Amino acid sequence: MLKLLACSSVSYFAYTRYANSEEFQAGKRRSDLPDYSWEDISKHKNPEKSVWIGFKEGVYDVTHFIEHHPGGDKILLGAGNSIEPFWNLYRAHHKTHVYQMLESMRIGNLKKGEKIMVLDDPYKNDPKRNPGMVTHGEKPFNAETPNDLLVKNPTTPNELFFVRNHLPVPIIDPQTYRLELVLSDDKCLEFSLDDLSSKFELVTVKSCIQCAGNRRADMAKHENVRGIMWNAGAIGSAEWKGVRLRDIINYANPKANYSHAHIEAFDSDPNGPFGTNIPLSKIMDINGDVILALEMNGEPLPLDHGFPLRLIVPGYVGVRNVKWVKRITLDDKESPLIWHRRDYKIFGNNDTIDNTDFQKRPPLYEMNVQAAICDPLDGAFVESVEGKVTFKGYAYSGGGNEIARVDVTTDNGETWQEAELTKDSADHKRHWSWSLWEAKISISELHNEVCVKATDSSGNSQPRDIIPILNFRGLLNNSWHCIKVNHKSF
Ligand SMILES: Nc1nc2c(c(=O)[nH]1)N[C@H]1C(S)=C(S)[C@@H](COP(=O)(O)O)O[C@H]1N2
Ligand SMILES: [Mo]
Repeated sequence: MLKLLACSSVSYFAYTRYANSEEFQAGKRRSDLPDYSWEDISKHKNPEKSVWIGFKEGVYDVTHFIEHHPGGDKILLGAGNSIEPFWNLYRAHHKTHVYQMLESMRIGNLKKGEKIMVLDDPYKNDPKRNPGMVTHGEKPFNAETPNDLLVKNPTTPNELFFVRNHLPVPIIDPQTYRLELVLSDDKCLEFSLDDLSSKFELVTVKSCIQCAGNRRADMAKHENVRGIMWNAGAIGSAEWKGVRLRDIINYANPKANYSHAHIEAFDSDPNGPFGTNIPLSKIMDINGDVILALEMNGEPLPLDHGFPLRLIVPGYVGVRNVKWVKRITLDDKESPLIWHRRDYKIFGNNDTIDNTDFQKRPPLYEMNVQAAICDPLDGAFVESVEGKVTFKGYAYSGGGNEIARVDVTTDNGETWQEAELTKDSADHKRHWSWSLWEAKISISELHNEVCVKATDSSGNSQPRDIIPILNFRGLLNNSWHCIKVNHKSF
């Protein structure tokens, strides 16, 4: 049953000692350098003065590195201590040049007899994945749907749905799981999964999730952008079944006037839990359709997609759809969580990682209008039927906008052919899913690029060029999606 209780303080990640299977050259004892104890190292954790870290048997002075590498402040998590528990979470660091860079900052050895951390693999509980996914990284796991498979189904099969994880998948026992709803500093409500499904109306919402970095790979052709090199498959559509967050908040009957909901998840790093912020107006909107999902396409949520409970915020960018939800806190201010403050913002061409005050950039909530050609794939050999080749893809817009039309060009925008669209019967501004489209194009027109653009019901369309929308994070690429194909007749 529902309980009123004192809220536990925010439970930041208490990390355990990991055992690492990989062997590295870095961190080996060097006879030419002095010895230091952990106590010595711990005296150097002030970025203004000096920061030392330990890695295996090596001791490093990283002060200079932090000053000159914005974002290098992450290394501060290990300041005056071992870097390994943190480092091991971000497997992207496990590259030879990173170890070389680390060794260039070497100042000593860990004194003999001092405890060396034995590292366990924090990803050891991650689930098995479909080998057919196009994998961009294993730890954390990031993979997209093979683009041509996206258009085979109006809803994306669970095992092929793209996965965007920032951290290891948290394993949560559904029996003991409790959702926490915090209304003020000292009160919160707890809900078991049974409470949720028995107390509140179960509803189904068909909604796309699209990562803000979808189609980043195209931006990377023009600028050194940071992030996972997604093609057009960091998007999927699913039927989510769960309970309205609005109903739960109404049940809790908050007395104060709140304007934001802070969402915290179970996956965490030494910075704190993964999480985000959702304006309360979106959650309380009768047409907002924000739910806490228990099921995805008729099955319990898969581990990679947030088991046992995930927030679905239709029309909003992927990151707001928080998986493995732990706690929701109502507040009058935006969430202070670092994950919310430092990323998924709206950036412009003039922003760089060095000069941008991330805190000042507005968070990205609703998505822009998008379309991609999925089948055939770029560079594919195509067959023609009666002199025509069929092109298929998706089109999607954020904020509940309907896709009004999709057009395809084979002459760089001089002339356009309108594609056929699938439509849904959703109400105005509640078109949370995509439209799949299809266009048959004569082979004689296929010598150049084929490009697609969509227009939504607010009249928003996609820019032709990528250059004016480039940003260093490679977010929100919705320039025309273009491919080239081959045919035996050319
Ligand atoms: N707890 C948690 N929620 C999360 C993430 C995460 O790493 N942890 N990634 C976010 C991002 S950036 C995206 S794009 C979507 C991806 O959802 P999916 O992996 O189910 O496709 O989940 C969002 N929710
Ligand atoms: Mo994302």
